[in-house]
Amino acid sequence: AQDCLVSNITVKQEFDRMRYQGTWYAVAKKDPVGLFLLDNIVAHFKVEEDGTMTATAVGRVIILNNWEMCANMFGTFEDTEDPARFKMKYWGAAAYLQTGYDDHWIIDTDYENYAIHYSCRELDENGTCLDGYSFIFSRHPDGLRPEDQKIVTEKKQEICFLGKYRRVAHTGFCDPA
Ligand code: DAO
Repeated sequence: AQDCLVSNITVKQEFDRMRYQGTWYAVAKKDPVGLFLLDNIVAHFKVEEDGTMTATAVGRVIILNNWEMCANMFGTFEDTEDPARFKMKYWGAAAYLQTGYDDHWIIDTDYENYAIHYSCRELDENGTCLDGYSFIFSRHPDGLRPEDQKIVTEKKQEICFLGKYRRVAHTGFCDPA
């Protein structure tokens, strides 16, 4: 979708939520307005017995102008007609953490190494995304394999976020004690 219309963005065909389960490390992120998760972002996806996809995630956040902590977050995914497009309801383990209801699209994944997530929160009147965010996930905490980088770059361009990502560091800040 080089026209950057959100309605023209394509997603993973025949997305298989079973194969998507397990741990994903965020290695890059395009932030939304009022960013929340800073770094050390690790998500665990699961398919419940009734087939619902859920996730838990941790990440370093700064709340109340300078309190640094690890946020424990939860998400449940509502299905849509497209298996790779979900609505995500999310909330934190503590009341002062962010809650929300966002689109959660899986643009592409090979299930074994990389995944490209996309969420547009606010459409511009011309159909492009006015406020959105995206995670590049890897199965490997140290980053993407060189052979996956080309496809990820292409997808960043297709979703019109190329050049808007920052690296997400993994320093151990949110690792379990
Ligand atoms: O960090 O600015 C931001 C937006 C991300 C909000 C979503 C956090 C909660 C996610 C729960 C699990 C899904 C990976």
